[in-house]
Amino acid sequence: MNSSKATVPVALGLGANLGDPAATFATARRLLVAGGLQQERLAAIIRTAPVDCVPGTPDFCNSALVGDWPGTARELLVLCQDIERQCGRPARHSQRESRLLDLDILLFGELCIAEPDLVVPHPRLRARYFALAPLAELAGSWRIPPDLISVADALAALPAT
Ligand code: PH2
Ligand code: MG
Ligand code: MG
Repeated sequence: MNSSKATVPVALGLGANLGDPAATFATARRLLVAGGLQQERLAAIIRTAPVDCVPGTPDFCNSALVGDWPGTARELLVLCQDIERQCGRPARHSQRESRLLDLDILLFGELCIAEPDLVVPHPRLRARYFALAPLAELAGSWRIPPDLISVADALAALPAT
């Protein structure tokens, strides 16, 4: 019997500016695989200046991870939030505070989702070098809905900083 389940290609963004980001990202990867993610690949870590954070916020480490997910987007969101907590992030947190781990769904196939707590593609993906650059290393030709611009083209279209 073939028990394999249909999967969806997914892209996640990883960020941290507290603790040991490389070790935390490795833990997150392991927990994602334990949670069902298949064929996962993690991009090189880049160091980036904080964007939209309070003055004095430490630099971030950012990366991206792609893989094949056998469930729904909401099941992936629940897993990501659970992993953030296991890696020490408080369950209630603001967008702008320093963190041990931020694990965001960037893309879920070519699906658009607009629910109060789950917006895919990530609403700021196209504007953020720290999300696009690691993702372009893994999946530059992935098309971002609804207009289906490629990740590589979205990265090239960013204004120079
Ligand atoms: N995440 C944020 C806000 N600002 N800046 C950088 N450089 N990297 C991040 O991951 C980041 C940020 C909120 O998720
Ligand atoms: Mg984020
Ligand atoms: Mg987040």
